[in-house]
Amino acid sequence: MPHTKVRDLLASASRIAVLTGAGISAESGIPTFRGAGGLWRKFLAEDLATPEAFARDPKLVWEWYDWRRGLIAAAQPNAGHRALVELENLRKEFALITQNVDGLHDRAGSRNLLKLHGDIWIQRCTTCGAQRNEARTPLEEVPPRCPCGGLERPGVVWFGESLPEEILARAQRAATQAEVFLVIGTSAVVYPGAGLAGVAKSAGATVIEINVEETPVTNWVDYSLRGPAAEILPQLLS
Ligand code: BJW
Ligand code: ZN
Repeated sequence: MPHTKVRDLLASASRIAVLTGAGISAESGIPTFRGAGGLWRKFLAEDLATPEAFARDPKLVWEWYDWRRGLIAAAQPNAGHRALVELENLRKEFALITQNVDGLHDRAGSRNLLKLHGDIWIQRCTTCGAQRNEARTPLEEVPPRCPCGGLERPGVVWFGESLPEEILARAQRAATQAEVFLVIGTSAVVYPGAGLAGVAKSAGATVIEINVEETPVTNWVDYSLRGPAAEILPQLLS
């Protein structure tokens, strides 16, 4: 049987933490940031997901987000998202740490969810700080404006910006306390998220990676399972 040992580990652990990245939503049709399909027009994520890019050209950055929001709105959670809900339902202690802003874990039904990089459906005013949820896509106006007249920005975390402090602290705690730590569909290059698997390992967790490719963590994790998350995760729970 494939992955038997990992299946046993998941079945017997009472504290599980999971870190997900863009790869878990790939099979829902949402492009990842890096690798094949990671380009939008001629731009890399690193060119767009920064406060500097937004200051220079808010319209361009919003066009990228508006395009992504359209794809996400049309997408559905996949078998990988659903398997993580099933895993949460079996466990006393379970934390799902995600770098994704797409909301597909929420839509699948995950409850103890820690969003490290914010939420693409939230807009925040750069003038008065007001936050609101905006589910419409495409946006009526790009870039969108707050009722106060200020320019709104996406409620996400860009390069050089701090992650939400309390959420990061909870993620670090979950990584430290986990018996089993799953790293799924992330290139593991963006910090501090990428460091959480190492935090878990140092604290004694068994670390399991699921990815279609090798990453910087592959050579030191306890198990690295190669393949699409939407195929492998359901197999681990069956
Ligand atoms: C599949 C699959 C399938 C495909 N099944 N798998 C320490 C060292 C070096 C640098 C730093 C450091 N600490 C901080 C930094 C700076 C920076 C950083 O990490 N830079 C590195 C890139 C060098 N970090 C930050 O700036 C962070 N802030 C911070 O640390 O504040 C304090 C500070 C500031 C300045 C200096 C020092 C400290 C903030 C990071 C914010 C990242 N934001 C983004 C955009 C979010 C909003 C949006 O979505 O638009 O977050 S960038 C983008 O990358 C997004 C993602 O969440 C993030 C990670 O990407 P992810 O999820 O891993 O996706 P991919 O595409 O990279 O990989 C997909 C993977 O899936 C691949 O491996 C595929 O093989 C796999 N895959 N299909 C399974 N079907
Ligand atoms: Zn405002």
